[in-house]
Amino acid sequence: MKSSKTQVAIIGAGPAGLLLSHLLHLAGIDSVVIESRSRQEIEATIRAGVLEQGTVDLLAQSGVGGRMQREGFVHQGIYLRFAGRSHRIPLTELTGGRSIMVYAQHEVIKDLVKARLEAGGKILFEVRDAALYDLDSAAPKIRFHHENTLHEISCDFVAGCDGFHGVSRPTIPSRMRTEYTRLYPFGWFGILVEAPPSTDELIYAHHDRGFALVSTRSPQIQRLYFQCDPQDDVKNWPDARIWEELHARLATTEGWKLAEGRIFQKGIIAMRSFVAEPMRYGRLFLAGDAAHIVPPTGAKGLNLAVNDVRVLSEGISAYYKNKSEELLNNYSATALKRIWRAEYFSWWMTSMLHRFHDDTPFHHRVQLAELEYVVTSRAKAITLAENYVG
Ligand code: RFL
Ligand code: PHB
Repeated sequence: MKSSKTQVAIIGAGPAGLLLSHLLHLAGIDSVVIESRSRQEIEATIRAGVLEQGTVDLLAQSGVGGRMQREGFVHQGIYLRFAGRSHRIPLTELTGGRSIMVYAQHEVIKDLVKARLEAGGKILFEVRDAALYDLDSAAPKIRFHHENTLHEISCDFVAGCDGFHGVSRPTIPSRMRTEYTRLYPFGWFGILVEAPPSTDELIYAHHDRGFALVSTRSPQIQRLYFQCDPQDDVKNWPDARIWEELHARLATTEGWKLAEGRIFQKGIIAMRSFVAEPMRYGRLFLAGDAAHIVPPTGAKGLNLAVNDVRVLSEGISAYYKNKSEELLNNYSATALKRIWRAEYFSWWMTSMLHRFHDDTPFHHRVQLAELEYVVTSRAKAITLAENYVG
């Protein structure tokens, strides 16, 4: 067995783990990141696309925002589309100048991996069988296999940044955590398309046949989603059927046209809301999807992960700087305030925009009334805007 030491052992090289390692490095704190997948895989996984202003600011201030600022797209509004018409929500005007950035999560990952490796940071890819020990002592440890060798790392803290299916959260004894879950009876079918943009800003569409979303990645590549059965199979969706569904759900009476192109990626995502409390057990701190999940309708998951590690890195820095554990003791409560707000917002957007299998005609009309309210009341539009930009 190969033994080593670090200050913070980080499980998972997603946005949470990589950014935490970067922020700790800027504070002069040593960490090791272990990741079960390969570098190629984490840099190619298609997920989020929308960064809040606060996320953009943190990436820029911490020196990893250069490419994002050159290649990302600032959006100052979104469209809500229902009953055949589009209504713009002017996010920037309603929030006193805040905006969002459309920049893909895997590009953020590439930027963070590059920054860590250039600074001599340690990321071990393709590790197996990660396990956490002695979390309730002052000397926790992690063990894992890497390149056919068993490794043990002793550390002061373990950061569980290993996503919803990771090992960190289940390591916490079940009597020490409370979990809140809501599973939605639908999923999202997501595609990537080689096509010019059909819209200057994202379109969130409510339709009899279900929700649809038009997003973008670049002037040549578009990202589209539509509500589907979470048990469905992508094989049931040849390209022609996908286009027919998208055209139907996005149709307007205003002459708008959806640009088609070659579909080069298809996938189905389940939708859930989930929170585990508290986000700490002894010397283990959970961050990002390891502790909470939101349905993607509010575009909050990645942004929450970023906020968690911002708070956590400040707590760990204060511990080493002045031996103060106050911020660490408050970590879970501080992070959870923001998390529950985003849980509420994501649930609200999801409920307002999707068709539910047990919908009655009454429920459908109430949804339309709510959408009409959002696009005609400044107060209601501000509620959406300030939650959306974060
Ligand atoms: P991640 O990204 O899941 O990373 C966890 C990492 O841990 C690794 N891992 C392990 N490593 C070692 N040992 C183990 N036992 C391990 N188990 C797991 C995994 O391989 C992985 O690399 O979690 P993190 O860092 O907390 O980041 C969370 C975000 O990825 C997630 O919240 C967002 O992608 C959610 N999301 C969106 N968020 C936004 O803010 N804006 C959006 O527009 C947005 N759109 C989306 C989304 C998520 C989506 N999907 C696919 C769920 C759109 C989609 C389609
Ligand atoms: C995306 O571009 O992938 C995206 C945009 C907005 C969302 C979710 C995903 O709400």
